[in-house]
Amino acid sequence: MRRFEATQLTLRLAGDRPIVGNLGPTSDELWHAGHRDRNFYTYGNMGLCSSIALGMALATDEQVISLDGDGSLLMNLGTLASIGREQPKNLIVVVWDNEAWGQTGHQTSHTGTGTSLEQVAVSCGIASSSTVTDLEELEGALSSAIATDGPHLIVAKIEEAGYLPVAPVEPEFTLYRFRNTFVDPQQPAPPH
Ligand SMILES: Cc1ncc(C[n+]2csc(CCOP(=O)(O)OP(=O)(O)O)c2C)c(N)n1
Ligand SMILES: [Mg+2]
Repeated sequence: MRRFEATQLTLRLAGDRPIVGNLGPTSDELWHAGHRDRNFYTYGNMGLCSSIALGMALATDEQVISLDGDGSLLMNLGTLASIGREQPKNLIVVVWDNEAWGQTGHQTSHTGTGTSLEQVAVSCGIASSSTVTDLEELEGALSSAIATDGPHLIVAKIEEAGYLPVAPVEPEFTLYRFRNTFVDPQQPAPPH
């Protein structure tokens, strides 16, 4: 399955739910698939996508979707332990697993040599963990995750077919736009 098609599918199923994108092509493809105020594009901060999504999930009742990467999650496995400990019902982590640190030269990651992020997640207490290999399976796993209490983790095995142009996003604007979608119009605007 191609990550871009998988991202388009995720956006279609996500409705208005906030989506946090891993750095690099994951966030670029999220922008190209459908830029919206509730896309939180991360930039440079490898390993923190699902940690940021966990923080958001704990701060709101809304369902939050994290689009992480295998290499980034491997660099911060502690986030899986924290998700397992906190048990946020409203967090869905999708890992785009190309078995590589793709954007820095496609070096093979641990998932290409035997590490199962699904099993790591289960042993951290994320009981609803699965691995999918095509769009149909992803649609089933994501629809079910959206319809039930989490936390959920879906490892989606993906292929890449070149990179789309880098998305024209600025971290400060991303934060401003994203945060404003949570502002209650009846309340005074928060200080910047
Ligand atoms: C702390 C830190 N170390 C290294 C990097 C360089 N770096 C940026 S992205 C990346 C690989 C990310 O791999 P993955 O999450 O699997 O995403 P993919 O590139 O495969 O889409 C690396 C090593 C970084 N940005 N920050
Ligand atoms: Mg990768």
